[in-house]
Amino acid sequence: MIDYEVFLPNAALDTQLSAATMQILGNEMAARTPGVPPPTFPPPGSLVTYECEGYLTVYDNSLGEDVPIPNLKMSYQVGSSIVNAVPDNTGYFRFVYRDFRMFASDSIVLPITFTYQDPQGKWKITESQTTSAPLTVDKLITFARPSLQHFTGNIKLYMGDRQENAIHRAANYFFNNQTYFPSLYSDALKIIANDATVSSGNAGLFTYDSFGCWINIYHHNHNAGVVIGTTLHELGHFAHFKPLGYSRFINIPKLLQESFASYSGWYLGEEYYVSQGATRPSSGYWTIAGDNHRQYWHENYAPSSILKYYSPLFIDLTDIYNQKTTTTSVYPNDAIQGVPASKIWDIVSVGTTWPLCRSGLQSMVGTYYTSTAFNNWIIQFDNWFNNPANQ
Ligand SMILES: [Ca+2]
Repeated sequence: MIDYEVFLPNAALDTQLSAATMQILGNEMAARTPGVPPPTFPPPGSLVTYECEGYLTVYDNSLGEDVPIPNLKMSYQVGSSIVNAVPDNTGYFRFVYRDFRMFASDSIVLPITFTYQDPQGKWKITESQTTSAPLTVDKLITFARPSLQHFTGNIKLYMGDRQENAIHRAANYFFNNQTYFPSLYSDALKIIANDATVSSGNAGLFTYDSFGCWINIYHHNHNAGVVIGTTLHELGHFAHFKPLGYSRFINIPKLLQESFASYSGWYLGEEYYVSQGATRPSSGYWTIAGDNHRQYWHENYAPSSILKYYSPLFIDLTDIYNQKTTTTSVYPNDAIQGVPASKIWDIVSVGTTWPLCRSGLQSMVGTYYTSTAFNNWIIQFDNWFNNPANQ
């Protein structure tokens, strides 16, 4: 018969232990195997350095794989102190902290808080327009304990009740990974993970006024790629709006606004998924990040149709798909491909009217496409702008 050393905190010590730690102590006492002697511990009341590490991932139902969630703030309260960890681009996180010694068991459960805010303050995800605090989610996470002071465990999340994990990945890619469009802002752009259910086709909204801007992403869609493409579409509006400001942005033709946002959702969505290991198709167009490709647009949309603004003007410069597959097709004849995203931004950032934008497109003839390819393609867009019903 071996008597276990049982750690019963005295009254003075008890006041210094967090509820979480007391829970851990309770778990560990219950988890001990009778007959197995405990390892050698520091004396009761000792402060011990603990390390907790693992990978934070989420299942992406468009890719069919687990992918990292970088830059999502993770917190764990130890007594009156809060210990933070921020996963890197591989999802790896590591907490190091001091706490009163605990008994060993094979596993422990730690209460982790996830906070949906960029650690550098570039954006935050909130529950509503009027909420200033970032969205937080609390989860009890079980970690293995291979040694006395070392916890390990991989955390696998799902989309989240408000799709917060897909929104966060898109925002983090936009602000911290892509370098094509301006993103060097630190004014805490508010992205609302809106719980309202809306009809299909309007799952994101970019709103601006003379004081600033914000984004709503609605939660009815449970496809990670669509949420990511939608978020990158709205962030495209943000990239377009921010350097120009309210008074210039509001006068940009809506077709140019929506066509650049569509390009952002399509191109950055593809780039994000390629960065996560997806293989780009060698023909056709990709829909892994939703339907921002806009290959269905044509110049004769009914003037009352909102779809008339969502053209492939910038997508066609890059993609390898010519949607005019027959001579009777109503779609643009897109024999152009391969224009770099940075070049497209150069044109968009100064092309605030159709004549200015068209001039920028014309300037790339001879470099990225022939005049024949350009003239055959641009005519639909000229016709659209020349139609008074569209103005
Ligand atoms: Ca195309």
